[in-house]
Amino acid sequence: MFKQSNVTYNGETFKLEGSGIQKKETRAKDLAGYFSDSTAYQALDPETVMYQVEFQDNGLAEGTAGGLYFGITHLYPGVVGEEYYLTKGHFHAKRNTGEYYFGLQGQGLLMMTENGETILEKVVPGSVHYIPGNAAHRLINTGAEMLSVSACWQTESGHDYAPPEEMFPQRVFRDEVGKPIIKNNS
Ligand code: PAN
Ligand code: ZN
Repeated sequence: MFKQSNVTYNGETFKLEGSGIQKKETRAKDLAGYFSDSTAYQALDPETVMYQVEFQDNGLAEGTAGGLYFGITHLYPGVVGEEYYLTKGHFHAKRNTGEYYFGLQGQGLLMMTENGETILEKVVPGSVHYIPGNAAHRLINTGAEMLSVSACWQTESGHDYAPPEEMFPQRVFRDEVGKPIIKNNS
């Protein structure tokens, strides 16, 4: 017999719809220590939602071998001081488990760092990104609209939120003409 999936992707809203969707919000208060300009960070309303992740609840517990998760991150546009809004970023707790990202909406960057070397890939609607299994990775919204990016990762992977300065030696700022520039952490 034919069966309908309980989750659908809506290409107009860039969101998941249906039953069995889990959502996680990350607010300004969750990002202490992540932005270089601490004065500008303190000035944010701590309850400001910076990004949301929604993913299909497929019933698998994190840590289960062999499974996959599918989710979408929606990262708001903005700057803290001159540094663009970003996701925390992480290593996978189980190293050497890769991940795919796929750009849906907006303009941004995928920062990947491995052995101190940073790669920044431009994320645009339709861009496909492979994240190697040992790379720390995060999204940066360099555009004026929401950055929505889908992701597929292993249930086994888990997340290792190491201190940001240990994961990412570089940052991305808005320059005087509104273009992204890369700077080393001092
Ligand atoms: C993504 C991220 C998502 C939010 O689903 O978890 O973009 O970023 P942080 O987890 O760093 O806050 C992913 O990479 N999963 O493995
Ligand atoms: Zn990941």
